[in-house]
This record gives sequence, structure tokens and C-alpha cells, in this order.
Amino acid sequence: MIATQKVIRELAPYLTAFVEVVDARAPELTRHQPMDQWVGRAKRVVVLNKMELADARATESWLDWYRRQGVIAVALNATAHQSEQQLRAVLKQSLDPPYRLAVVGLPNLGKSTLLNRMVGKHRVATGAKPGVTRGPQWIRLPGGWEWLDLPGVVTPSKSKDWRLKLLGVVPVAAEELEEMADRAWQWMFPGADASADWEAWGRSRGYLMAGGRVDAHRTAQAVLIAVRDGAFGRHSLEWPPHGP
Ligand SMILES: Nc1nc2c(ncn2[C@@H]2O[C@H](COP(=O)(O)OP(=O)(O)OP(=O)(O)O)[C@@H](O)[C@H]2O)c(=O)[nH]1
Ligand SMILES: [Mg+2]
Repeated sequence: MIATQKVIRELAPYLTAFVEVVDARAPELTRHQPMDQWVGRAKRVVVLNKMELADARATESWLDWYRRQGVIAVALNATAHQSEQQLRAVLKQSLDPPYRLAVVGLPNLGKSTLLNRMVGKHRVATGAKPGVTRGPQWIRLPGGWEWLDLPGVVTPSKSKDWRLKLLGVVPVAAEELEEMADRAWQWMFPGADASADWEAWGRSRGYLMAGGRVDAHRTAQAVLIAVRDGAFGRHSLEWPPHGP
């Protein structure tokens, strides 16, 4: 965290822009606020990633909200092939070459997925073993594109927020699984009797213990995985300040 902060501060003057990855389902909540002070005069491009999991109307409102503030913003699904073209087009439209860029953001939001997509076969080998320390590396591509591969991640500033747990930014501890399943269910099905409903869901999927009782632990785990994979549809957790 400290190492990354230092690197970001030092390299900011050389960068054309920071590509800041946030979760489209809660873009401001998943922004790393202290980054504002680190980036200096480099521009910021906000990538609302995992857009295919978010409510499309909410994402449109967010894009509108960012653009009205003069922030360059784009919604993507970094796992999809066309995301590379989409981001490249936005960057070329909004910035002047050379494009010296760094991908930043909280854990698990898709930074590596996006960087690997942008640099393609030029991707750098990632440390196969834990504990392999690498310094920041520039990946230079034809056309004036230079991507900075940063080691480490920045940690969330509001890690106690249950929403960051549902979004996968902060890990869920074993003892809070069922509480998180309740919250996840309420998010997916507002007004539902969460515990009873997800237990019934677990029963229907055969998550039972000896004696026929529902295995709450296993069901809660499955609920969180289903939410992560978008199995209950597209839902956002946060809307821009002035509503949808
Ligand atoms: N549904 C969905 N999943 C995505 C998307 N982008 C990345 N992921 C998934 O999110 C998880 C985290 O992706 P990474 O690229 O490793 O995220 P990261 O930000 O580099 O994570 P750290 O290195 O831990 O900080 C992986 O399981 C990816 O497959 C997306 O647009 N949609
Ligand atoms: Mg990564």
C-alpha cells in the first residue's frame, strides 16, 4: 500500500492519465478517495467496470454525472473482447499522445484483467509464487501507448462497509457469511424475508445437512457466489447524488 502510494506520487508527473477502475454497481463507494491527492495534474479516466452486473439505468446516470463534472468516464466489462476497443477509443478521444497510463483502484475490481486486455501479448509475466516482488514496469506498445504495471494494490479506505464485502473488494469472514447472505438477498430482492427466502432457495438446491435441515453456511456461500456471478440479474448498490 505504502509502496504503491509512493510509486503513484512519483510517477504522476510522467503520466498522461490514471485509469481508475471502479465497480459500476457502486462507483463512488469503490473509488479510492486518497488517490485524489496522489495523482497531481495527471488526468483521470474512470472505468465503471463489471457493467454487465449493474443496473443499466444506474450506469447511464453515473456516466452522465461524471461527464457533467468534466470527468472522463466509460462503462466496461473487462472480461469482454470489445472492452479493449472501447477503452482505446475513449482514451484517444480525450487525451493527446503519448498515452502514458497506469491502472489503479481497489482490490478485485478488474485492474489486471483490464491491463492484460490492453497490452495483449505484451503482458508481463506475473509472479508465479507469492512474495515475488517486482518494481513498477513500463509496457511499451506501438502507437505511443505506454502502460505502467504497478506492484501491489491500494487498500480500501472504508473496509468495514458491508457493501464492499458484497462487491468482493473486502473478503467476507466465515462468521459473517450468513449476515452477508441476508444483505445480499435484500439487495437482490428488496422487501423479501431474506433469511427465510434464501434458506428455501438452499433447500431447493439440495443444500441439506443430515436430518434434512438446510445447510445455512453452504447456502450463504452459494448466495454470495450467485450474486458475484450476476445469477439474480443486474443490480446496482449506489446511484448518483441526484437520483436516477
Ligand atoms: N463479471 C465481471 N467480472 C470481472 C470483470 N473484470 C474482472 N472481473 C473478474 O473480477 C475478478 C478480479 O479481477 P482482477 O483483474 O484480478 O482484479 P484486480 O483489480 O487486478 O484485483 P487485485 O489484483 O486483487 O487488486 C476476476 O475474477 C475477474 O475475472 C468484469 O467486467 N465483469
Ligand atoms: Mg491485479
